Amino acid sequence: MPNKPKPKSIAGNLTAANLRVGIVISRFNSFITERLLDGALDALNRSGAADDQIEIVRVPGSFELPVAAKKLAQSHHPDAIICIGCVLRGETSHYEHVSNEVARGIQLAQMDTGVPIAFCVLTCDTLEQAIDRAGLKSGNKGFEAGLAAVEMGNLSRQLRPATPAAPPTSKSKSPRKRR
Ligand code: INI
Repeated sequence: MPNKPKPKSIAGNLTAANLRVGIVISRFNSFITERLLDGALDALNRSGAADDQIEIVRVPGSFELPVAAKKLAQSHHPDAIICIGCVLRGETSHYEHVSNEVARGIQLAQMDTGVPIAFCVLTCDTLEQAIDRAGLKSGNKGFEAGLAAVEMGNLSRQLRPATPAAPPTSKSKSPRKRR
């Protein structure tokens, strides 16, 4: 039977040995976010990233994550970024504004810069739900985000557009003939 041609499949691997990863973390609800950070670092280290390949930027709250991630992407050009935050529902609608804007802002930041940003912002009704997702009953979402960042960082390298040919410099142009 003739061999059927298979479609070419492209995917990022889970090796972080050559990647540079930025982490932007919110200090608000730091009891939770620091545990998510531990999970993300565990995933990066176990994928082969050394500490000097990782840069951590701290911001006051989740609302500030998108702008810091965008500036980090534009200035330091990491292969991938992880945004870590925790938004807990309170008595007012503040929660809705922060959680909606942080998700939208992070999506905009990755679309504007082309640097993949793993979304590790918990949006929970209760502290207990957040604790469950920061290393207790439901695993550690930081670890999952760390793996997503490694995979997307590697995928991005494979999907990088070819660099256009450099324009000729004045030196490389042939000298004008004198009339
Ligand atoms: N920031 C959070 O990261 N989580 C929250 O639950 C939260 N709540 O509920 O208020 C929160 N607010 C602060 C916000 O992110 C900004 O830092 C603040 O509004 C200043 O811009």
